[in-house]
Amino acid sequence: MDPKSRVNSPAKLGDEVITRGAGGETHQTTEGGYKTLTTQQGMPVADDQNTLRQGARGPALIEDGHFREKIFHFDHERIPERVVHARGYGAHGFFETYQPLTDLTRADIFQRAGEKTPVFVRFSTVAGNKGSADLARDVRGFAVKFYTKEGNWDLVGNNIPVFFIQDAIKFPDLVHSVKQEPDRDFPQAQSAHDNFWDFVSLMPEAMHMIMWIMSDRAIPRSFRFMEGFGVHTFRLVNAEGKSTFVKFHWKPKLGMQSVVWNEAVKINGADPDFHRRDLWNAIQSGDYPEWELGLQTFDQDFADSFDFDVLDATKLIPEDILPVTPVGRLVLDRMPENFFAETEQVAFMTQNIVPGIDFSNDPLLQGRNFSYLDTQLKRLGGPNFTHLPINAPKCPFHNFQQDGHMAFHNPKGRANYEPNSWGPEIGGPREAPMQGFQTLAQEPEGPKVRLRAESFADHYSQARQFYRSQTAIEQKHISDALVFELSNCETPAIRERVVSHLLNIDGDLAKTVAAGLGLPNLPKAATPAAQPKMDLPTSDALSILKNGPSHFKGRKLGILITDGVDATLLAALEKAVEKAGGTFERIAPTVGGVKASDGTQLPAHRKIDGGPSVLFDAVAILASEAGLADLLKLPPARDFVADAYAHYKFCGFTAAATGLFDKAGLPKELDAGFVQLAQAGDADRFIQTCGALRFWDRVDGA
Ligand code: HDE
Repeated sequence: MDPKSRVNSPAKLGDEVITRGAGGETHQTTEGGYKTLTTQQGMPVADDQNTLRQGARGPALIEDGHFREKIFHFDHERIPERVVHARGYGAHGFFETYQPLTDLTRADIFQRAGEKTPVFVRFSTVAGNKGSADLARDVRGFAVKFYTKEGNWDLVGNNIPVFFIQDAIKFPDLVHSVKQEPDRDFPQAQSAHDNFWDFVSLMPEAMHMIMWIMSDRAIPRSFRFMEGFGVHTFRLVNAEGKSTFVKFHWKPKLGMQSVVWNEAVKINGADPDFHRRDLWNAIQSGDYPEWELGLQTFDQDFADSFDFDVLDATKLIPEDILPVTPVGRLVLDRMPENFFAETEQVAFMTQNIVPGIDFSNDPLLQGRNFSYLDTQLKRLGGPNFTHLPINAPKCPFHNFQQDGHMAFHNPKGRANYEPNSWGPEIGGPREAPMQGFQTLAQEPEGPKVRLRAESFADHYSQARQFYRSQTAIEQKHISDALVFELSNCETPAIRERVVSHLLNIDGDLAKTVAAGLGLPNLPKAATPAAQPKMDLPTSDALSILKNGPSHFKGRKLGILITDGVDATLLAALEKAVEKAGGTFERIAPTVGGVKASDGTQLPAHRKIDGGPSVLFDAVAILASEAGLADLLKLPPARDFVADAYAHYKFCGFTAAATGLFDKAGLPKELDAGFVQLAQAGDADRFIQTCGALRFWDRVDGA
């Protein structure tokens, strides 16, 4: 070999030589224990460091097939990102049926108690591009693909039970308005701009969803702590052909939890991957997140007597009127092995239903059924995306569809049409009238029209019900969010138009927002399309805080330590967190860690600059007298406690830590959210206190 070609030799780590295989994996070779690097054609590669050139300093040669193949493949690595829900994160798991639901549905997945069905779930934000930050104020997608024994059933839902619009024809307008403005291509992953508020203020049907999206639902602490909803009314159909309406709900076993807005803004800077890292860590450590699937089922009589049209996706059915019955659990227990192959290429489609499940005439759902196939063709490049392992059913499938780009499943033999007379061995599959999917027979309702039903016209009553069902703290978050978002709108008329709708929702809310915006006068209330029903009873299920958990399970404690940290106390605290089912990270002035009181060197998970308190649910500051001086010198240490205080977090602390509190400007009189950790015995009590997740009493004083 020409010695010059080895000038840039393969990376050496100690004595190891790392080579990469055609699939990207490291391979063994006969010499050195690694596989031989090859081209896609299998040709062994001798030099992957230098292109073939005419002379060491000369031009590259076109005969360099290896280089050409490598760079060509790289140039084609990207596929179009999803037009909405571009940023997502998925995991595998299973769904376990509690009891047979044969009365309600013939869907195979609901026929046997204890049946486990494999699933793939993808969570997402909606507006931001693929590389946007996780804590955008946004709806979260909650899409579940059930690989049932009678085909794939996709329940493509969100973490909010209602939607902005009633008719799918407005979807492109809605999405255009919220995405980056087309002339400037910003703002990214934000609704806080003129185009969005201009559009929604001209679409009063969005007002209920606006209340949800301005609430803390839009800034979840983690995917693990949020609900999911099928949103639309669907149908279950039993073996006798009897249909029952249904709404699908996912309830997180760990309870609901959100961050506060100021925290969200800072998390986006400190860890834009906060949600995906959280899911990754939980699953990799064996702490598998779980949700219960719940059903609200009802018949036509209920639908006829309900205050709103059950086909209107801007409305929900309160749980107080129609309770949610748990029917199974979803457990996520495995991360994809390859993000692109699985999470990026997974193709959810609302039209993927199975025998025993059917659609309602919800115009939004009907429109979605048109959209998802197109989008997959665009993204995945051909009709054979269903052959990709993540999209293929796990039950047998047979049909006469053939050929096309990248066909993996190619029918064998002579018959590629039916009917044929070749007999079952070579003649291929046949329909199964009894077992196969039967659309529920429904009479058409009337003439062909472009008309919105009158029963869809009340846009304010449920918005008001949602707002009034919140605790005072949550209501304040909604008004703060509205003020923040509208303050980012440059056009005063848009701000006023939104307030004119708020006046139809809640007068106090409208006044608070108007004051927050500095509006000189309250505008006139918007003219409603129909007289709102207005005072619906409040519903506790709509509030996060009224349903908060009282445990620290699944949560994370940030422990700020210094040299001289009390080793016994630290060990007790870490044990208490683990006993409660939580996790912890040690944060220190350097990632190398600190020397503890007993002389041991304790490594840190994060250096203080990279471990702000916004990344944790609660914090403990275990400064020693000797180590305090180190912390006082560090502005991020001051931010650590100031933010924890401002975000209503519980803080455990040692006596020495109060020196840092003074420097960070915390009040002299510490409130009950601060728990002194004088000895190891205090650790359990502190972690129990942290189960309340936030010390909301601090709100007024903060
Ligand atoms: Fe979607 N939506 N959507 N959507 N949607 C897409 O399909 C669409 C709607 C939802 O993780 C797209 O594969 C229309 C409601 C989720 O891969 C696209 C309308 C709900 C995901 C599309 C809606 C959703 C999508 C873009 C109005 C909650 C991500 C990429 C009628 C019930 C799935 C893609 C994943 C994705 C169309 C409204 C949920 C363009 C036309 C309502 C969770 O097909």
